[in-house]
Formats: sequence, C-alpha cells, structure tokens
Amino acid sequence: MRDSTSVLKTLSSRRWLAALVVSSVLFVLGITSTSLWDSELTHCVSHSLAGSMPHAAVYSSTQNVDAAKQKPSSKFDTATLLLKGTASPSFRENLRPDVKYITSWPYEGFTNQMIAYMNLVYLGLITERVPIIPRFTSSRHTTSDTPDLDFGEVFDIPRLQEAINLPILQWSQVKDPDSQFVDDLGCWNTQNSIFYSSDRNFHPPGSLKLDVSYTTAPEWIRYPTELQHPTFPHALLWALASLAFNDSRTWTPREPDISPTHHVALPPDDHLLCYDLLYYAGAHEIFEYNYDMSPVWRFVGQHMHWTPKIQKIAESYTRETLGIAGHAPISPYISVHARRTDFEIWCNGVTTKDCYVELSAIARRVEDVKAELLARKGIQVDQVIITSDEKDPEWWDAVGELGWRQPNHSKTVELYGPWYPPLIDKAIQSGSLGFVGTDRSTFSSLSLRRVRSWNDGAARMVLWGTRGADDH
Ligand SMILES: Nc1nc2c(ncn2[C@@H]2O[C@H](COP(=O)(O)OP(=O)(O)O)[C@@H](O)[C@H]2O)c(=O)[nH]1
Ligand SMILES: *[C@@H]1O[C@H](CO)[C@@H](O)[C@H](O)[C@H]1NC(C)=O
Ligand SMILES: *[C@@H]1O[C@H](CO)[C@@H](O)[C@H](O)[C@H]1NC(C)=O
Ligand SMILES: [Mg+2]
Repeated sequence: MRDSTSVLKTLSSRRWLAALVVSSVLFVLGITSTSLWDSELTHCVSHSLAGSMPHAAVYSSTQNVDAAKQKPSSKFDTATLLLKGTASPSFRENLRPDVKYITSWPYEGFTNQMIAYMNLVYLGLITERVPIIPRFTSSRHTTSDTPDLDFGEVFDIPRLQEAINLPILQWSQVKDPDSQFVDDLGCWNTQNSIFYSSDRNFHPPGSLKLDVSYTTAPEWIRYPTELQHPTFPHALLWALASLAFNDSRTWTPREPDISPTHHVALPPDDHLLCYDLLYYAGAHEIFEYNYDMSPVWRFVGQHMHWTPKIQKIAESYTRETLGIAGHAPISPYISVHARRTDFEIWCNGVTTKDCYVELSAIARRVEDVKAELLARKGIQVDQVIITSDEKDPEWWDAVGELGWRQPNHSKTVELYGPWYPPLIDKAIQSGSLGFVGTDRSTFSSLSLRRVRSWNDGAARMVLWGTRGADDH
C-alpha cells in the first residue's frame, strides 16, 4: 500500500497559485479543518476554481475529448489510496479507519439520479468525505431488464476528481457486486423529516446487500416555510452536511428504526455517513439546478463531463445527423429538447394537444437563440437537431417540415444498450451552441446548464401547460 500523503503531495504542481487564493477559497467553501488531504485539498480546490472561470468561448465540439486526453489518466488512484484493497464481500472490511466516507441511494429516472449524485459529491466536498456513488438503476423510464450502469461509464471520474480535487469511489470498487454478504448500516432518513411522514423509507438497491436501520433526521434540515415547495419539500444541503459533525450529531430525539433483515437498531454511521436520498435538496432555491447560483452545479455538476467514449459516440451521431462526413469539424448547431408523453401528469385536465409544449413556440425560441448568437458572437447558426420522447409520427412529420433533424437511434440499443439513446441525446445537446428545452424537464435543465457553462451558448426554456403558455 502506498502512503496516501506522499501520493497526494504529487498532486501539487502549482503551489504558488494556492498561496495566492487559498484564503478566499477557505472562505468560500468554509473549509477550516484538517483532514487526510487537507493541504492538497485547499491547493487543488483553488486550482479548480481558477480552471472554472468563465472562459472566452472558443467553440470547439472536440474540446471535451481533447482536454480529457491531455490529462494524466488518474492522479487519484482512488481505489488503492482510499480502500484497503479490491472490492470485498463486506464493504466495512474494505474501509480504511483513517478515511471518512459518504453515500446515498439512487432514486427515479436517470436525471434525478444524476442530480442526487451531484448533491452527494457536493456533500462530500463540504464535509471532506469521500463519496461512494452507486450505479444508475432502472426506473419506470427503462425496461425492467435494463442492467445497472456504473457512474464511471457515463461521467469521466478522473477528470471530475481532478477538477474538484476530491477523490471519488464507486460502490462496485468498495463491495463486490456479486457478494451475498449482508452488511448492517445506520443511515439518516431525510424523507420522513421533510415530508412530515413516517412511511417514506427508501431502501438501497438490493444489489448492494445492505440492511439499513434509519434514524429520522432533525426537522431543521427542512427549507424555511417561505422558501419551501408545498408538494416537493426540500432539505438544506448545509443542514445535511452538519450531520457529519459531532456538535450537530448530538441531536438524537428519535430512536433508530429496526432494520428489516437483521432487526438491529443502529445510530447513523459516522465512518460511512449515509442518507436515504438526496434529490430534493439544495442550498437556497427549490429545484436549484434551474438557477445559475446553484452551488452544486458550479462546484460539481459542471465538472461532470462525459466519458471520452460517450463524447466520441455523440459526435459521430451529430455528424451523421447533420450530414458531416468523416472527421470533418462539426459546425455550430442548435439543439432542441421537446419533453412530452408522461408529462401529461401536469396537464390538469387540459388536453395534451393544448398542454404539451408546442412546436410553434419552440420555433420562436429557436429564432431567439439564433438572434442572440448572431448578436453576441457574430455566428449565424442554421442547423437544428431535435430530440424528444414523443413517438407520434404526425408530430415528427411537423418537425420535419421545419427542416430540423433528429438522430437516428434505430441501431443504438442494439449497439450500446438501453441507457444510450437518452445519453447520446444529452451529449449531442451539450455540444450545441444554442439550446431550447422544455420547462420543468430535468433532462432539459441540465442540458441548458451544460450549454451555458461549457459552450458559453444561448439557451431558453419553453413554457407549456395551456395553449399559448409561452406567448411572451
Ligand atoms: N432518447 C431520448 N429519451 C428521452 C428524451 N426525452 C425524454 N426521454 C426519456 O424520458 C426520460 C426522462 O426522464 P428524466 O431523465 O427523469 O427527465 P425529466 O422527466 O424530463 O425531468 C429519460 O430518461 C428518457 O428515457 C430524448 O430527447 N431522447
Ligand atoms: C466524535 O464523537 C465520537 C463518538 O463520541 C468520538 O469517537 C470522536 O472522537 C469524535 N470526533 C471528534 C473529531 O471529536
Ligand atoms: C436509420 O438507420 C437505419 C439503419 O441504421 C436505416 O435503415 C433507416 O432508414 C434510418 N432512418 C432514417 C429516417 O434515416
Ligand atoms: Mg423524470
């Protein structure tokens, strides 16, 4: 086993920069304690902040791949550095006594899981704990035989670790996915607290073989009433973070629930801090990824780039869709995400024809985006790629009449598996210079953030719900 401190020291290549900005970084992140990687953490956090300054937009569709290639593959050899060994039958025997960890469970569709994992990594940053990220699991949007997907198959973990200077682990590195050993674990139940409920018990994916005893978190994790969402209440990230520290953990008004398998009552674990789910959480706003202030986006989400593999596949689909041959550079394009089908649940009796996002409204926002790109960057962009969950051929005919193109996914599942059609569509959107999305879709929201953060692009959301909802 290598000495972790010496390995981490090699991370330091620009200490002078650290000296310059370290005090402001300490202020911004509130990092004052010492830890395993403390001095290097503050150094590299400063480095990552400098690296994420808004860059003059030199638009290049291959920028992501090239940047990823230039980086040494893994400065944090996380598994050897932060675990005792390779994935073991019991997660606990693999944790190092001198490292603290943090984890949470997947919930709902891909984007919701991704947002929950962004929140988890952010909590890792502000508690100085190593996040252990579960796999993406099948939900109602995917067929039940869809296999789980590793976080690292979608997002470039080496690049993320380096950008935010936090080591990141995946559950598959910690506990053998084929293990039949059931580990006990004490976790915080946040959902019963924020929903004023007693039966919102979210269990970890069965494949992790964990027997969890939950303790309902204190009520002060909830947003204050004036900021709270009436139907989807949120928890405050810093309040959740405080549960990682002894002064706040002394709050123990409730007894832990009895775990379902071994019938044990365990207080929340301090070695592997654990929360039931982190989707409904933010620092200040509800559904905070809709706002440019989102600290989770700024400190974590924007550094979650696609793996070079996904980036490459998406670029080849983009070329094919736009009719660009071979490896010729991809000229700037606008992308559109029209979210429909199950959004009927929001229609409240309005017919879907009047409720769903209208093509004419989208077309108007595409014109807005073109105008902004011309005015702000002097770039005339004409090509439009649209993706949607809509299946209705008549609707697609109307799309065709606008001259917009769609990626051809007839072979995608066969070639890459069921997760890939939406992943490729997201990556195509993230490579566009202009984006028009559907209000209230998390899929759209994240594409909007990427286009703004990565490409300095122009982006709009289209309102819907009643006829003419976007007439403004
Ligand atoms: N391939 C593809 N799938 C989509 C698209 N829009 C929606 N979907 C499917 O619908 C799901 C939307 O769920 P989610 O990611 O939770 O986003 P949200 O429901 O829009 O907030 C995705 O995971 C996809 O399975 C699209 O443009 N392309
Ligand atoms: C926190 O409390 C635990 C349990 O009482 C104790 O073992 C640990 O040393 C404390 N940690 C700190 C940093 O004080
Ligand atoms: C999509 O690709 C398949 C083969 O991969 C082809 O048969 C089909 O015609 C294509 N569809 C369109 C609309 O181009
Ligand atoms: Mg959804």
